[in-house]
Amino acid sequence: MENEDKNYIEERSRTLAFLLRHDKTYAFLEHGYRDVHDLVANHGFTREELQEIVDKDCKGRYEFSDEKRLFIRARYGHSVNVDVELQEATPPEVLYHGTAKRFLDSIMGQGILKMHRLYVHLSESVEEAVKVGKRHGEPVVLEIDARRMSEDGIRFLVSRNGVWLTEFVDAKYIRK
Ligand code: HQG
Repeated sequence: MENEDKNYIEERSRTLAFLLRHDKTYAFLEHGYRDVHDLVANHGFTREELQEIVDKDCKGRYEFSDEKRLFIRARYGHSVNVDVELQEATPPEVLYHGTAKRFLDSIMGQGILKMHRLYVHLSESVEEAVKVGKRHGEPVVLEIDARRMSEDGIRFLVSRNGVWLTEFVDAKYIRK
């Protein structure tokens, strides 16, 4: 029973991720928020369910606008063009990008592209990057010389839950 509940919440969380990051049919509010009422009225969520997803999400993917919980947004991962008030920050010396082995040749040739998202996503830990890579196939973790990128004037943004974002990673900053 507990497992069923967990699976149900995970499935709802995936639906929510799509609705908050990629739904091109919705006119997002300022700073990437979506009206909670819309999710309740049109997408079958209850307010309690949303609260549970926000509280229990293992990566802290979502947040409410304030304690009234009228609006909700994803903290990173968007393909829709929204400004979720990411903080510009100086990165740690090294960041990691998890990807699939089959993308390696292409990445070493062209660099890491943001593909369909607004930014390239980077992790602070190898463990996290492995998980990210596994979503695409046999994982491989690339070490990124974030300090040198930063010294070269390349901008980094960080989400409130510690995911690092940048426009593009040139292959010269990648160590395998
Ligand atoms: C790859 C998830 C070939 C890139 C994760 C990646 C993350 C290239 C894929 C967040 C390439 C894009 C983002 C090139 C990049 N040639 N392949 N030149 N440049 N790629 O899903 O980083 O769990 O858009 O390596 O945890 O995997 O949903 O990006 O494999 O934080 O919250 O193209 O999404 O967060 O895939 O994942 P994605 P990502 P959540």
